[in-house]
Amino acid sequence: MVRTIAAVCRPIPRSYSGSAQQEPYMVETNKTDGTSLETHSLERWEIASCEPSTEIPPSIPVNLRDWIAAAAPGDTYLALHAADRLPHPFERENELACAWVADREWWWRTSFDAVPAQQGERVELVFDGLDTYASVWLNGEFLGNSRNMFVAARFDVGPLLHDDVPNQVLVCFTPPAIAAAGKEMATWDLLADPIKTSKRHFHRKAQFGWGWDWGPSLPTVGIWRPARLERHHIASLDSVHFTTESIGTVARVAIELNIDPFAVQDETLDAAITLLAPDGSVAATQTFDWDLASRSARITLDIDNPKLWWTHELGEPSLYTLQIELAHAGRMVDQRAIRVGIRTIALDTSPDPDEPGCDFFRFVLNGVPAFMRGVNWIPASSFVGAVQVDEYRRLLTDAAAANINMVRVWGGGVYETEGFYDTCDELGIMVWQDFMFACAPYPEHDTALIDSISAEVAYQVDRLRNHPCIALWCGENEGHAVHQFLAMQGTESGPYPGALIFDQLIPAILERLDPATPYRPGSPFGGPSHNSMRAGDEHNWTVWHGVPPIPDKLPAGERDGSPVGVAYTRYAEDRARFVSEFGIQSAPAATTLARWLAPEDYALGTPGFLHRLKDHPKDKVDAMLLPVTGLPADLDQYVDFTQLVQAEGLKFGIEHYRRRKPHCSGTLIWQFNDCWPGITWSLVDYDGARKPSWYYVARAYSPVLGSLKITDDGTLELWVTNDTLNEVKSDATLTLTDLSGLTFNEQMIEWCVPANASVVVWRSTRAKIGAAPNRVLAVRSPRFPGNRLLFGPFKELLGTGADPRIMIEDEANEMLRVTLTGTHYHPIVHLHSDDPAVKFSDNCFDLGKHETRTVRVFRPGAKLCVNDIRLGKLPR
Ligand code: BMA
Repeated sequence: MVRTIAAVCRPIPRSYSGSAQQEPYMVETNKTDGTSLETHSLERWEIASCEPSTEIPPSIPVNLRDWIAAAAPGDTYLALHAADRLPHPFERENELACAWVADREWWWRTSFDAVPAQQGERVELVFDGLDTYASVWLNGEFLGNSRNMFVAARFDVGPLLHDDVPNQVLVCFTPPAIAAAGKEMATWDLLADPIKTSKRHFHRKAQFGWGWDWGPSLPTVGIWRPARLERHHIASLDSVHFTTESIGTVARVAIELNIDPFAVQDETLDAAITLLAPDGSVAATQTFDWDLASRSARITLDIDNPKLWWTHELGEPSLYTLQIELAHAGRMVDQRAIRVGIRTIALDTSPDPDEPGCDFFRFVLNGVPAFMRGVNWIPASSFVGAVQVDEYRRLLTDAAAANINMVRVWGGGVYETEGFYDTCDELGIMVWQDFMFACAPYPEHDTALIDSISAEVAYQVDRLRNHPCIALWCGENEGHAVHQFLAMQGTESGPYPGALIFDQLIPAILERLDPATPYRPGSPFGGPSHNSMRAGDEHNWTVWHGVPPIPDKLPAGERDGSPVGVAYTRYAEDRARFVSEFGIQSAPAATTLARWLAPEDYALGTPGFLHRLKDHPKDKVDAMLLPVTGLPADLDQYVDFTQLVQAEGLKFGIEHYRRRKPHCSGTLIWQFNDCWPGITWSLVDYDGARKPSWYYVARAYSPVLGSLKITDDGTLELWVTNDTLNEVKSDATLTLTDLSGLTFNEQMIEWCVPANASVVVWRSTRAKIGAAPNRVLAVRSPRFPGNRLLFGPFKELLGTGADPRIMIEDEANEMLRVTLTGTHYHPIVHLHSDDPAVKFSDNCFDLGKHETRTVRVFRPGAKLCVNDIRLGKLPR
């Protein structure tokens, strides 16, 4: 019988409805892993809790009561909320009232019908992820423990199954605090999370769960990945590894297979391997007799005129389907169908001839150096088991629409589920994949932990390596760098505790399982110091956190949180090779805040408002606002001002870094998404509303960018940065106006930029064009998004402008067409909707006098009416 593995997810409630009703179950098909083995998904469970035992495994309590429904994969907090046992953890300050959940012992149970394993069969109870200290029983027999949420747990249960009565599965989750009792290791005080009490560095569990500077403390517990029964016949295909060996008019790909022939020996299997092209035609096929004296087999295939996998702006993200069929004595024993891409990936760290003493840090896709216009990704919910594939699709489609071509799965979260990587493959987004370690020393001498980490690394590399989106493996986030920073200040000494994991253990496993994909031990990492501008990648936290740029010589300076210390114009001092973190905090949409705050807390400084702000000190943003917008008078203005500064700051930084191409070859903004409705660095808030920064970033990340720069000596420059693989030629108009729209200078130029390059196409001076603080230099071109340069602080433009003329009409496909016409120079025209799902084809742009802009407005799945949108009031 052929069945597809099915995973069941409960939709995550994006907004609080106050209802205790169960959400409908949704069935998602795992597209990349169709096998012929029989599977029985274990989706419906019940859960109950008790005071924790200190034993692992505990004895099974006899008096557990009040079982409630839960789904696997799923989440305990949301199951409790659905059963009316818990307020919604994201609403108001309910996070605090949910703390008891992590201190309880949680029991999950389910039952299923099955027959015991027959001759030549193996039956396994499989959990793709147990979070975290789990003890498992079947029909009263203890099967074993799992201590790492990032590894699948498999139990051979064939002989234990009953065919006359339902089979009972019981899983107990022991609180992490009990599992880590007695474990001690010195750690750091530097970060916002409570590592000393959580001891998170001892747990192979999502590190952000105990709270981060953008997220609540809600450590998850339960069956967070699919659970199922698998019935195998004769042999099972253990692993498949697809690699591209070479590309050209003919591409050579290699396929390595590993098998476990558990019921046959010294025999032969009939193997058939077929590669289907993106259009479904057979690109190559090969059959062979697999002599099981060897458990592994390797073949190569030559593909004529291959359709390469590219990021979305460089070409098509073409996907092939690799089919593997294994038969024994005329009967199919296993089969697999996975989507793969033909592409090569490399990381060029060679010396940069034009910046002596510095090395490149640039990704080379299919032989082409590509600038990474990227973002950092955190889990899409604190409740990691409840994120559905639709949620990944919505967010990643939003990323691709903002011209983002790389996403870094940050090490304090989780290895994402298949739906995430499938979507990146389809959308042509490369993935920088951290291993799940962040901002901590790790106990590298704890041998049980090291064994668990080895198993985790091997499991995750095997699971993810065939995705063409995987561009880099990275050992950890900021551990090496923070240790070195503290050593410079004299509070740490010796090597970084954990370095053994990142410098030896992980590289050895990658060498065996995925030698073709680049690896970095950490981020930031490399160069004379780990946050050097000369080599490796850099995290720029001068802006926002006031962390001094780390000099190549010791010692590190003190944090400077003054307006000058943290100003976003300081990005201009950054000559890094690749900036893998930089960002500015802002509030979510006002409607998002209003949805989750108590009405009386919708004001600056209230407990509810401060609760949503996890970074310290809570007024850190003031230093960034003061010179740009001034301080806000109320919460609405706080939303507008923080969003404006984030948008302007990111634009400033990205433009600077992109002009430096190829010496700088990538920017990953901190952070793309949110795990809850907080005040954070995200571009898209938890409820799905795009912040103004999303629109700014979409323009600043346009593959062809026109940007204006003013040098220290007052020279004005127009740069065109071309990330495409073709020369681009066009014209541009530069107009200097004041806010009334009066024109002081206008020039038309023609420009031409070679493929994959960044050059100056026009120069002038402030004096020549008549620049002044209340004037704006705007540039328009058919080949890049409109742009502008201000000559004074933004606050001088606030409150001075008028609204443009606006006309809103119905259009085909349930869209609205908004036509805006300038009556003056209008900085930052902002269209609003109270519905976070409403999308604008463009937003938050400047509009010149007599300029007309048409914006399309749509909401997936609904028809909009004219009253659904309005013009925002900032900064007029
Ligand atoms: C970096 C990240 C995160 C953090 C962010 C903002 O340190 O790696 O740890 O949330 O900056 O502070």
